[in-house]
Amino acid sequence: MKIQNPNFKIQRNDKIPSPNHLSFVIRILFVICHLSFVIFLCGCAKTETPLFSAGKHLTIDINFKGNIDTTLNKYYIIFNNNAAPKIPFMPEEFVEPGETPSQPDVDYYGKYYPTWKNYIVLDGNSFYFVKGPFTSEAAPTKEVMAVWSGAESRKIAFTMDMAKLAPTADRLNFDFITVDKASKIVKDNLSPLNSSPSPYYVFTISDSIAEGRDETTAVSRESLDILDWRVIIQ
Ligand SMILES: [Ca+2]
Repeated sequence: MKIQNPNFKIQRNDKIPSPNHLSFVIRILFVICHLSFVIFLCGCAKTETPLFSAGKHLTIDINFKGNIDTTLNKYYIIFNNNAAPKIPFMPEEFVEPGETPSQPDVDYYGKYYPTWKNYIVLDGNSFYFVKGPFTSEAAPTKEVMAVWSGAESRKIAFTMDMAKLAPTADRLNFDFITVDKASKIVKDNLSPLNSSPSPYYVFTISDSIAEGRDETTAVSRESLDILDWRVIIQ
């Protein structure tokens, strides 16, 4: 920067700079420092100020045909910002980041996980929140978000803080997935015909609602069969 400035170069070449020259150099340096600081502040402001205002809470209700069974099944909610999360369907196994698939040829970290911003899984007696981005270098941390009561219920329902999801777009895409634990195969989700990425999203501003019914897929076990769902941002 200094060398590219022709005036500054000339002064640097003076063997004995006069006090006036020194004063000029100091002033130039001060202006450069000041401008750099302002540019730095602008850069910070850009990354910290979202272009949209997300609501504070996310509420999810999912109704199933049969009672939830967290011994035989796992239940997933996968989020992404403004793009559909991609899901591995049969014959590919549904495995989480950090798990070892029995089909090593499937490129989960290249094909699927880059489209998952973060996800929630109900397994055993807990809801876990798992934060991306997901890389093959390290298994992600699974944080216990809530305890599953285990009482007979056909509904998954909870409210969570939007800040936890850290949305970076005005649309929050999601998919709900049920997986048979033994086979690790997806049995139901929101995508039409279990073949394409979920087109479902909710706007992240307050008072947004997305809801739908999922009655087209025939699922062998009723506890795996999603019937209808609703997502509310408040
Ligand atoms: Ca269904």
